[in-house]
Amino acid sequence: MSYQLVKRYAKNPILTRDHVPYPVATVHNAGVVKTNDRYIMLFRSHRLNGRSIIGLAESSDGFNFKVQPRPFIVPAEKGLFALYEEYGVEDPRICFLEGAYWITYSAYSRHGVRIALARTEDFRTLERVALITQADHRNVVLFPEKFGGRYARLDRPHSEISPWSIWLSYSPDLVHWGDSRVLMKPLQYHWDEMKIGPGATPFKTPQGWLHIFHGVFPTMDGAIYRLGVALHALDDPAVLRGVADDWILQPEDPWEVSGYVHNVVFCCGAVPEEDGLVKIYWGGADTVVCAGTAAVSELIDLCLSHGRPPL
Ligand code: M1P
Repeated sequence: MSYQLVKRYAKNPILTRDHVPYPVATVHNAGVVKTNDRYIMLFRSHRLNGRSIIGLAESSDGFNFKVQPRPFIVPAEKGLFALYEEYGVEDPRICFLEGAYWITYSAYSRHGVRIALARTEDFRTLERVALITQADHRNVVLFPEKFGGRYARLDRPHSEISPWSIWLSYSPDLVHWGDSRVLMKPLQYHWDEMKIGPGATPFKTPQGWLHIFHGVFPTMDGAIYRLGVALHALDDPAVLRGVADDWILQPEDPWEVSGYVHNVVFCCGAVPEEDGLVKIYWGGADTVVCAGTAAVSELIDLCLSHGRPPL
């Protein structure tokens, strides 16, 4: 057997549409947090009309999840959010910050895709806070701490003239964002040459903030989505201490290779544990949710000793 830095959970996929008590075609791209020894997962599902909603599942071990009877986020029906969520809500990320859980998700409409910010303290009620990007942005992850008094996020604007890249932006209040700068770009003739995007909420280690992202390579048989890892300086997310040259996960299991979109592993959540491992969650082929673990020290090592230029 070949060496795998991310060890897949033996009973993958951990969540399929068969676990969901309402009609959906897929379950995938899940943000996950651990709170009071419970794991809360927010996952994306395609409804049978092709538009997406966000469901909630809970677990005591991080692998066996039970889905709530009703979806947690469906497109808003009135007000400003309704205008921008008409086509669906997708790819949630969860960040615990200042006593609340902040959820960033893609809001799709005839006007493009933007990022919405919502807040909850109990995962029972949800407050929509603001739309925090213009069109077209996807894949926004918040840092769980402030830097120099400002909140920080990784984001991914779309561009006609440059491969889609990972940017950093700052905010005084989580609502108004700016001072943006590009941090990481796809590398030509590399596994991520087509585009990259933020993945899981970055988590803190003694060596820096670890961020698991996705990168895409175009082939004659379609695009391949893989996962990579980068390490940001603890006191300054604009400083990249290392970006691993190699991917850490690629589609290999049958449910990653084939499904709603073939050859996709796509990460929106990772939970660091006290034993030095991190649980990583990814969507397989935009159809199921999978999980695995990696040693945090090995991910850091890969960034620091086997890196590639970020830009
Ligand atoms: O189908 C693969 C992925 O495609 C998009 O990813 P990106 O934002 O990198 O373009 C998203 O639609 C994502 O949900 C999906 O998993």
